[in-house]
Amino acid sequence: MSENVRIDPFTRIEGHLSISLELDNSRVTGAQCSGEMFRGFEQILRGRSPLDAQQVTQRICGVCPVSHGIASVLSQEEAYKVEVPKNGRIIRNIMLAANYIQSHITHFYHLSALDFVDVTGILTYTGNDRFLKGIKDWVQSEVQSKKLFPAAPFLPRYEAKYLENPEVNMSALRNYFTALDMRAMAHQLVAIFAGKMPHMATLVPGGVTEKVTSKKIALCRSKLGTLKDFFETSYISDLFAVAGEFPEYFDMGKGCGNFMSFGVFTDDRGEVLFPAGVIVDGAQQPLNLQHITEEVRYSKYSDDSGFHTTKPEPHKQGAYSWIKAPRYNGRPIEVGPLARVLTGYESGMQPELKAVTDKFLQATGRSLADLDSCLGRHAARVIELQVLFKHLEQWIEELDPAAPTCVDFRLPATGKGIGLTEAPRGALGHWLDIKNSKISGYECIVPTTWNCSPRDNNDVPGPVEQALIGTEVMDTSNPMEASRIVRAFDPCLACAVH
Ligand code: NFE
Repeated sequence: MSENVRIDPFTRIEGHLSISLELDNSRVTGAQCSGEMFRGFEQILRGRSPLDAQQVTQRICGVCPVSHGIASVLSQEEAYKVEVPKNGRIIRNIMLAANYIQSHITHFYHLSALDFVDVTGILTYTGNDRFLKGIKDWVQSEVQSKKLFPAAPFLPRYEAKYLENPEVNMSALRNYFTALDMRAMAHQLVAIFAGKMPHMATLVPGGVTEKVTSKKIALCRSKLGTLKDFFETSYISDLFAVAGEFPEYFDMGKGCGNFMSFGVFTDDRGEVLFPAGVIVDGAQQPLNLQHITEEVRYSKYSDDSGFHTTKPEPHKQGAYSWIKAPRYNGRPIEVGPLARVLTGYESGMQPELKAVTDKFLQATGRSLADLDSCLGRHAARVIELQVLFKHLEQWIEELDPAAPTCVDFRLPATGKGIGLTEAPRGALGHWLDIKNSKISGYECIVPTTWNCSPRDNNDVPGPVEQALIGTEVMDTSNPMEASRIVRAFDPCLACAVH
C-alpha cells in the first residue's frame, strides 16, 4: 500500500523544516526535506563595511553565532593579511568549544531526548521508592513553577515505544532540567571573553578585544569544571541508556556515506584538533575547495543561481525548498560531529579521538561503520566532547595575562578571503569579496545547507533525505522512526536558509 506522510512543522529543531515521505508497505521510498523560508543575509551584507560582517553574520543564528563570527573574521584576516596572536587564537578555541558544549547539550536533552524519554510516565509514578517520589515531586514543582507541563515542549507527542526503565526515565528528566542550567553556564563560559552571548561583542579581525586576566582564567576553570562534571555523570550515561534500549537505531538512518570536515581548533604549531578531510565512497581524500558547488534545480532560486549567486524565485516550477543543494565533486556530503569523528579517525592523525571512539565501539559492541546511523550521530557528539573537554582545560592554562589578545590592521580597498571552520553542526565556510572597502560579495555555505539539501541537478537526494529512504515506519500516524532519524542530524533551518 502506498501512502504519503508529511511532518510539518518538524518540531524540536531550529527553524522551519517540513519533511514529506512516500511510503510503500510502511517503507520510505521517497523523502523531501524542505526549508520553509528565505532570509537573505548575503544580500544584506553587500555594500556594507566588511567590519560589520562578523556582527551581522552572527545574527544568522543564536545557537551557533560563535562559528559564524569566527568564519567571518577568518575570511577578513585572509583579506587584510593579519595574523592573530596566540591569546586570540586560544580565546577563540575556548569560545567555540564552549559553544559546542552548549549546542550538544541542548540538542541531546531539549531537542532529541524527548523522542526517547517517557516524560509522562514520571508524573504517574505511584511506587514507594523515596528517591523516585522525591524526583516526581521535584519535577512537579519544577513544571508548575515554569509552567512547562502538560503543554509544550512535552505534549503533544507521538505514541511510540519510549525508555521503559522508570529510574532511567526519571533521572533523564531531572537531567533535562539541570541541562537548562548547564547550557546557560556554557553561554557564560563563552561570555567571559565574548562580553555577551549569544552574539559576541568582542570578536574582531586580528583577535579578540577582551584582555586576559587571572580572574577570567579562574572563572573559566570553575565553569568548565561544572560542565565537565555534568557531561561525565549525566550526558554520557543517558546516551548509553538510550543506546541500550534502542540498539536498532545503530542500524537505521544510514546517510549518503560521504563526509567532510573543514578542520577546527588550531594549536601553536598550526596543528588541528579535528582535521580537515573528505571521505567519498569510503576513501579519505584531502579537502579541495574547488570541488564545492551549489545546485538549485529543486531550490526556489532562479536557474542561474548557485555558488555566489542567489536570486529568489518563490514560485519556481518543481522547486520544493529554500535550501540550495551544495555538492562536493558533484556528490552529496554529510557534515557534522559524525563527519568530524570519521574524518579524524580515518586521518590517522588523531590517536586521542581514535582511542575515545574505539572505547565507545567496544562498550557498545559496534563497528565504526555502525556510526553512520541515527544513534551513531548522537554518539559522535559525546565522543568529540570527551576530546574537547580535555583540550579546553589545557587551553585555559595556556592563556597569558601579560600578552596581547589582538593586533591592529588596515582595511584594504580590495581583497578576498575565505573563512573555514567547523560549527557544532559541521563544515562552515564564509567567502568574502571587498571592493572600494565595501563588501561586494559574501557567500556562506552552512552545515545544515549540506545536510538538509534537496535533490540536486542529477536528482540525487540530500544526506537527510537519503537517511530516511528505506526506513520502516510502523505507524504512519506517529512517524517516530523518521523523526528520530531527522533530529539526530540536529538541523538548523535558520542557518540553512540564511
Ligand atoms: Ni543555526 Fe549552525 C551550527 C552553522 S547549522 S546552528 O552548528 O553554521 O547549519
